[in-house]
Amino acid sequence: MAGSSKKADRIKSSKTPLINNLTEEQAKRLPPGQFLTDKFPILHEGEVPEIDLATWRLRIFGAVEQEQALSFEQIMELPRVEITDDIHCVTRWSKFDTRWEGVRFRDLLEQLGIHVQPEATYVMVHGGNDYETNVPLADLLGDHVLLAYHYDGKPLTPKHGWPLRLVVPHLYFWKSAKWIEGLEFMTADRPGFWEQNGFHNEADPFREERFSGEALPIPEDEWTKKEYD
Ligand SMILES: Nc1nc2c(c(=O)[nH]1)N[C@H]1C(S)=C(S)[C@@H](COP(=O)(O)O)O[C@H]1N2
Ligand SMILES: [Mo]
Repeated sequence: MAGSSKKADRIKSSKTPLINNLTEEQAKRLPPGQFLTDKFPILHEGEVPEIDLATWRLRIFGAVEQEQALSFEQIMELPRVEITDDIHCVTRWSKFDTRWEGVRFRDLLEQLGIHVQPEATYVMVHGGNDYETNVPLADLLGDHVLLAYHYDGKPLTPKHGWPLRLVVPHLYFWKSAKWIEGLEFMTADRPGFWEQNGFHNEADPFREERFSGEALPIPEDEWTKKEYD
């Protein structure tokens, strides 16, 4: 389409921190319709929530045998893993080799003896500001899905989700909720915030699952006008 290729030209020629001359290897790693940056854009709805670590809890509730509310200390005591993965935002930026540390979602369940009811198929991940996003339980059980507290060797900054965020690198990054405070196990799917507002339910970047219906009017260089570090 002429319209979208013009937009693509604009984003390629804009003074933004995009990496333009991709190597063959980089081009292969980049999902369709994405642009590579080595900056780290900051994107969210509403304000960065103010969180007091002393009272902060991660609630585990819904279709589990016993509901729990974990303190940050309890989470830090769980085995720590490090992942290095590419991340992809629906607004078309991708960033390669992002390094995160935290607790594997799967390990959290195992280590704490959280018995998920066999009927549970989806998890609603609750972030700050009533942000929520739905993810199939099966997607959360992979090796690279973390409840992350460090990015690039340092505690998360408030804007990137301190104290704890989800990282699901194989799905568009809106599924990686920041400031998580609840994991709600569900026996049926229910759309989260963006999923109710026109984003695709599944969000696989390699299948370009951006929108559920018509393409939303998100300018392709939207994120470049926002903050990044
Ligand atoms: N709580 C919360 N988490 C969120 C969002 C949000 O609005 N609120 N935005 C999502 C989107 S669309 C993206 S691209 C990533 C951005 O994470 P970053 O700001 O660390 O790059 O956070 C995701 N997690
Ligand atoms: Mo995003």
